[in-house]
This record gives sequence, structure tokens and C-alpha cells, in this order.
Amino acid sequence: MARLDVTETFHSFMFPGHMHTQDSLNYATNFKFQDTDTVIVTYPKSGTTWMQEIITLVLNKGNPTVAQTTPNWARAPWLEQCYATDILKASTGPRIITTHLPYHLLAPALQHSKAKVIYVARNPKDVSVSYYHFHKMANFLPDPGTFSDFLIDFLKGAVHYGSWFDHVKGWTSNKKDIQNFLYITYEEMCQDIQGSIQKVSHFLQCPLTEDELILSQKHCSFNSMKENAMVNYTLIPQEIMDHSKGKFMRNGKIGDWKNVFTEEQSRLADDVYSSQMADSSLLFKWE
Ligand code: PPS
Repeated sequence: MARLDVTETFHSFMFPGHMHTQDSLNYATNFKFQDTDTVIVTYPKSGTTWMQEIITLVLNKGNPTVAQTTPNWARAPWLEQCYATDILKASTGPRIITTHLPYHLLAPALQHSKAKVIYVARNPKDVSVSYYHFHKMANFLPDPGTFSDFLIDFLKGAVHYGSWFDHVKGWTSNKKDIQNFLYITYEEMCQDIQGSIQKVSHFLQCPLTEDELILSQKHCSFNSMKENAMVNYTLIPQEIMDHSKGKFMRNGKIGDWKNVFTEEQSRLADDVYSSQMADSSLLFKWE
């Protein structure tokens, strides 16, 4: 498989070369957003796929047909990935666009845009565990080594897509510069999925009836998405994602880090969090 082991570096950020090129990254950072666009922004493993499913269901009034027949990367493509250009050019209706890019790389393109931006954040301890497991199955990411090694790189930001701290702070501290911005956390979605779907539907100005809300909730549950080949990545060939090494829809809970971190690793992560997030008022649920 071409470029599977290649890392593409762009503005000092590492991206999997398998899906990113200088051209695709330049295309993303110079993208012409439309006011009708909805943009999902996340650091990897923070609830991207879940939000893609929620938005698809909200826009389809709870009808799961699109969610069950079109792969998530085709209905909500990652702006910075090579294949996005063709999908976005061919798209006619309001577009759902996904990105993992940090704020400073996308800010110029988003300036003056009325596109609706939804930022999903997840506590970094759970992100690190989810990302570690994802590295084991995704052959386009480097071998993560032991969790201990990976955690050190993650806390330093020496991983693909850069630092979790910079990503979250970059997007949330500049939210006043984005005309339509919704911040939501993975933990909030876990704890109150109905309220979260309603929040998204209000933000998208796409109100749902009680029945539509219940249908949306049903089809974006972890168990439903786990069985949905359009989002569980089982359509991706084994040489790109090795499902014998793990599942994309893996655990889906808050606080799995407690099963993985040692006390020392937890203290280290807390220390880095305290120093990196000292200037941030964000609060996360950790368990
Ligand atoms: S990626 O690769 O960046 O697109 O990954 P992303 O979709 O952001 O994150 C994957 C994690 O989200 C979990 N997930 C869910 N949790 C609860 N409910 C639902 N419906 C759901 N859908 C996805 C998925 O299981 C990954 O988390 P972990 O902790 O690894 O299970």
C-alpha cells in the first residue's frame, strides 16, 4: 500500500503520509468555506466519528438511511486528506466537513466565515489511551511502542497531529473569532446524549420532534455504531487497519485511562496538564 509508512510534515506538524500530502494540506488551509458548511473540529480520538453520526442523524431527522449506507469519510470528509477535494467539489447540498487541523492552520481560511464550527474535546488521559490502541491497529501510524513510551510522546505533543494541549487551547481560546462556534465534550455526550443531540440540533437550526430525537439517539449509540460498517472502519482493508489488533469502536467510556495508567503516569499527566492548561478555564470529567 503506497505511502503507508510515510510521515508528511507540514508547518512542523506530522500527518500520516498515507492520506495527507503537501497538496492536500495546502488545499485545506486555503479552503473556501461556505456559510452553509458545518465543520467538526477535533483532536484525534475525541469523538469525531460520534459527532459525524449525530450531525448526519440530526440533518436526516433521525432517519438512519444515510448513516447506514454512506461511509462517514464520504459524508463528512476530512478536509486535509487527499480524497476530500473530489468529494467536496462534487457535493451539492450543505456540507459536513471534518478536520483535525490545529486552529492556527485553519484560522485564515475560516476568517469572516459563517460556517458552523463544532469543537469536540475529550479528556487527554482517555484520548491518550484511545490513541495508543488506534496506533496499534492503524498501519499508517508509527509503531507506538509501550504505552509508557507513547504517553511521553503524547504529553510532549510529539505525535501525529501535534499536541492535545495546543489543539484544545488553540480552538477554544480563539472561539470569539469564529462567528458560529459550539463547544461540546465527549464526556457530556456520554453523560447526556439526548441533551447533546438537542444542543447540536439547535446549533444547526434543525429542530427535532420527540420521535426524531429518540431515533437519533438510538442510531448513534455505541452499540449501534459498533455494528455499523459505515463508521466502524471494517470497510478499510486489513493492510491499512488491522482489525485483529483492535476495534475502532473500542470501549466508548469515560475513565478507561484508570485501567491503563500507573499512579506515576497519572501524576506525570496531571503535572503536564496543570502547567499546560494553567491559562485555560476548561474543565474535564476524568471518570
Ligand atoms: S478518530 O480516529 O480521530 O476519528 O477517532 P474518534 O472518532 O475521534 O474517536 C474514537 C473514540 O470515540 C469512541 N466512540 C464512541 N464512544 C461512545 N459512544 C459512541 N457512540 C462512540 N462512537 C465512537 C470510540 O470508541 C473511540 O474511543 P475509545 O476510548 O477508543 O473506545
